[in-house]
Amino acid sequence: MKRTTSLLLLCGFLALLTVQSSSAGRIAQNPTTQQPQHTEVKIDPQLFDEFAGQYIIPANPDLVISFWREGDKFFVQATTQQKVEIFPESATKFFLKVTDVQATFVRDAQGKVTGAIWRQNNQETQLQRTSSRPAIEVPVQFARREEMIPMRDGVKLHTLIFSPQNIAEALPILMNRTPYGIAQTTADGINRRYKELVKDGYIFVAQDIRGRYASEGQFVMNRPLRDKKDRKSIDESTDTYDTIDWLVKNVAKNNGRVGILGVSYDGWLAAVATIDAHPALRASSPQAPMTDTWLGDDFFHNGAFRETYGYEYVKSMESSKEDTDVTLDKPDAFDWYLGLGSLSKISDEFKGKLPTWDAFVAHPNYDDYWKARAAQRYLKQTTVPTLVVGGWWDQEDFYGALATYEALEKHDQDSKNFVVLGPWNHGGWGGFGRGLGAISFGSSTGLYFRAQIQAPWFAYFLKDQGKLNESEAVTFQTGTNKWTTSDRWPPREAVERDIFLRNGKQLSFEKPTPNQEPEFESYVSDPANPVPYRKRPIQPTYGSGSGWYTWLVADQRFLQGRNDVLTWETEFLSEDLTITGDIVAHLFASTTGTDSDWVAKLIDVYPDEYPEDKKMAGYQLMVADEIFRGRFRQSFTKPTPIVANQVNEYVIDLHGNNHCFKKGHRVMVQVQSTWFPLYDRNPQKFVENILKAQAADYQVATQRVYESARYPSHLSLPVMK
Ligand code: PG9
Repeated sequence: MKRTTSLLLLCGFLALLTVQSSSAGRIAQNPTTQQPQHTEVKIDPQLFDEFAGQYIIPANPDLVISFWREGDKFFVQATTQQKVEIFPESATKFFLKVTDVQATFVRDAQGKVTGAIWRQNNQETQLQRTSSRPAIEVPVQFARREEMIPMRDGVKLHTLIFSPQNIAEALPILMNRTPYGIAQTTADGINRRYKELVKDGYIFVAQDIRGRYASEGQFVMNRPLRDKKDRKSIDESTDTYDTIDWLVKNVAKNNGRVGILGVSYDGWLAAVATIDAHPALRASSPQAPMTDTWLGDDFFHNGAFRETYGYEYVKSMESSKEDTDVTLDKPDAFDWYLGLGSLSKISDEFKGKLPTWDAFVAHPNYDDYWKARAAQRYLKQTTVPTLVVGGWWDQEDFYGALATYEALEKHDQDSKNFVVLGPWNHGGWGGFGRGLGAISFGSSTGLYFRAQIQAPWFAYFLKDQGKLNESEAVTFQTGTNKWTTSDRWPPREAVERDIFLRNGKQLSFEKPTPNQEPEFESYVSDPANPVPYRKRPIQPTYGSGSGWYTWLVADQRFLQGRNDVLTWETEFLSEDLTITGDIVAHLFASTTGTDSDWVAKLIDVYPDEYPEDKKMAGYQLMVADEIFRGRFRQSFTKPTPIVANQVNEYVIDLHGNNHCFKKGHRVMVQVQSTWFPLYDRNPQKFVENILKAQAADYQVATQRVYESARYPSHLSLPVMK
């Protein structure tokens, strides 16, 4: 996964002092250029012992920060992090030399040390002392070996192999293949990122895929499967096969079994590895696997182009062999993208330079180009046990997780297909997962997944260790905040119930009756003033402090007052309403234009008084959402204009969730026609190719969403009894 690189890497204590921070971490490993403004003083090292012990941030009790003395040196270490020396500048104040951080120890009236104030980036965080005994983590020592492994066509792939030192028994190999560069992979990083797996004992392997970073060959984005008739052909599956073949023959003390895991692009690579798999490949975990980038993952959703992602990701990946930083020269990406006028400007700039952008322009429809890259179409029966992982609020590849599981499930005759879905953003299971944005889950869902699900699952298949107690589908139910299990996803128990958009902005399980007035709600959609998908200013996708990682859980109240967002709401619920499974919107709608986008959002509205968590009072939490580009209502392959003012039914799959709308909450549905700049604007006039549209093609349209007996717009909800 791009740059968010497993959140575990960001679980630096310094990052987590600001709980949701995504970029402040890793200071202990990556000194910043900022110079500390502190002067070291000499004090008796014995005094350090007074401060030794474990400290926590009450809001994030999973993160334990330990201070301790070794000889005349004083150290600090946070869970999964390297230890760092910390220096006195007074009898109670200490500082780091690697970056500008200060820790001031605090005493109570009796003089007992009870906590500390951690000051970093002008932000203060209170640490509470929970024990006088530090919890020091001793990392496993690895021997590092670097290889260029030859593939069947002679291309060599850059590979790092980390074998635990002094091992007695043979160990399985766990592999990650990535386009994002492995050079930074260190033994420390492995200890942090794979802590729960490291404990069990594995040989870890990381590989740059073909054409990226130090590997030879040519990179092809989401490389399609090879043509098997051509015996010399290669693809990511053959590269994985050849790598495994080399590893089991050339790495000392391996037990002949290999597992593969990865998130996002790497997750797709883990899925593809299961095709015509090497016999030694015995377990694969595709996590948020990018699966179909036209239907529902990174580049398009139902034909609507993901403008920010498409532009920024492709520019960063295809400008060179290594990642390129993408900056936008306006503080608000909304202004930058709107200022383009149309996408044809970018298409001209990138022409012939960035192959994937050229593909967007050449293939705006779901044609063979995209179908050949859509993994759910080619994943069939596999010999390899597979653990698919996805997050309810994955801002990049949620579709991919569901589609991968579903594709494998169709052929899964001997129960080798597993799925875990939790309350996470893209890769969020690599962090603590105690919350996301403002939402709390009451426990460390990430730790639970890694320690209780992922590690035992790999140990069972790669080490014959333990029993496989796991249900086929393990999912986290938000709202009640508990893990639930079933023998498949979605569970059979859910009953489909329709909730209708009704007159007077009401949402109700009762169907509209005939002759009800008015029959529709209406709004004006203006491409010159599109609805922002998140609160402005919008930072570049992977920019520092970017809201990208949590936008799907952002409070939708930021849209209040917009006339181009329609809202329907239930009364306060008199009992809990739990939906577990797939949610589908059926919108009956018309437009005065000849093309249009339709966005449907299912929202949990918290009560106005919410003493349990005051910041959540009145909060509007999106639990399912999707966009649909109207031109594709009959076929994704052959777009057709919409007949102006004609009512059409748009069926929009909002994908799954396992969520409980609690008693006292309300259910809300919103409909809008722009979601900018995440999605490009629809000109609202049918043009052959929107990526070639000119600024003059964009026009205002009046939209109607029907709520009558004849045209009963509704959402199908999978309701649990
Ligand atoms: N979501 C990223 C991606 C994968 C594949 C194609 C395009 C983007 C990623 O995080 O790897």
